[in-house]
Amino acid sequence: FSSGSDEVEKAKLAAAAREKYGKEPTIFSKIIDKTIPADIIYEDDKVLAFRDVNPQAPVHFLVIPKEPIIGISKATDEDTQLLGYLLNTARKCAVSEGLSNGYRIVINDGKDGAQSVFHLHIHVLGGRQMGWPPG
Ligand code: D5M
Repeated sequence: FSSGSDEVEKAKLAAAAREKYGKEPTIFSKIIDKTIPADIIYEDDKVLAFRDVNPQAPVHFLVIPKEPIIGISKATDEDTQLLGYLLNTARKCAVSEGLSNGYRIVINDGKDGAQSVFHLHIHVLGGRQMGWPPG
């Protein structure tokens, strides 16, 4: 016997997961599970960093969580530590990539942010002078 309120609770959790993770795995899930190749520069149990396939600067890589959060706007307070970890990973990879003159970090979100892959990712761009404002 399962009480009605259990069912309601389950439905709420499922709806929250749909909102945060989407329903379709993205190309980045395939990079994480190694079913498609990528030029990986750092990996651990929580995050993956790999070169962008369409680089917009001499150095352009992405840092993603292994947890398939759709985008920064779908992260929650529970992700505070993970978000810090992503940014710190970006910083360390910038060092290992030799970006000693500085770099640009970008997160595109949703339609207005021109996000094209719906798995949260931090862009790190460097190796040339950046302009401002971005387009
Ligand atoms: O940027 C999504 C970025 O993801 C864009 O710069 C291209 C990059 N991309 C897309 N597919 C791949 C693969 N397979 N490997 C490496 N990089 C990839 P957005 O911020 O969503 O506009």
